[in-house]
Amino acid sequence: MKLFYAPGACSLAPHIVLREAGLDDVGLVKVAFGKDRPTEDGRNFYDINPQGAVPALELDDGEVLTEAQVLMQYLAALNPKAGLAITDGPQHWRFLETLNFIATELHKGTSPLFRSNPDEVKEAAKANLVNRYKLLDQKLGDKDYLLGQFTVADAYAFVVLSWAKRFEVSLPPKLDAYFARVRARPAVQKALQEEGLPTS
Ligand SMILES: N[C@@H](CCC(=O)N[C@@H](CS)C(=O)NCC(=O)O)C(=O)O
Repeated sequence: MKLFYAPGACSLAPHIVLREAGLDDVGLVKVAFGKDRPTEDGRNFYDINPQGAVPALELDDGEVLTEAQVLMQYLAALNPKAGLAITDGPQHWRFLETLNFIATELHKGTSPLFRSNPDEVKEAAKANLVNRYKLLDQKLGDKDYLLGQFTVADAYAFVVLSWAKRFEVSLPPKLDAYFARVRARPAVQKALQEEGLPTS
């Protein structure tokens, strides 16, 4: 199995999940982002994911899974003992709700900041994110992790929070402490190092 990634992109979240779940035999393949998208293993990434977006998970039978929140749940299911997904009970729905919130409000809400948009578009995106991060802060409450225990939702939230910091989106103080808590996890430190990213 291979995970296609770009350093610091949303693919960092499934990369963290690999390390949290001890799935160390999954290969990591870097994708170079430009007009063309060559992969480190000498392929054209568009042949793997026609959308050209990371993450993509190539399974051993050649099937390719995309969509970060889905492939993270796939990886979590490979090692259920690691407890990285909540698969039943009322919290299952809260878990799915949280993942979808991160994907659609935070992940996609940050996209305009990565593109060469007019300043007013970027400012509107930031104002929206300030509100959405307040909502994430409320979801966290006084817990250490979004669902109580560490799950793939925290890996995903960590990555979008790293972008909020990069683009200087103002964050509630508890989210700063939460970000530092997730970053300190050995699996997160390992994934950051493997992508050549700062660990502190
Ligand atoms: N819907 C996809 C979106 C993934 C996505 O936005 N990936 C970004 C990096 S964070 C990307 O590869 N962007 C390059 C592009 O779309 O050309 C998912 O949820 O996984």
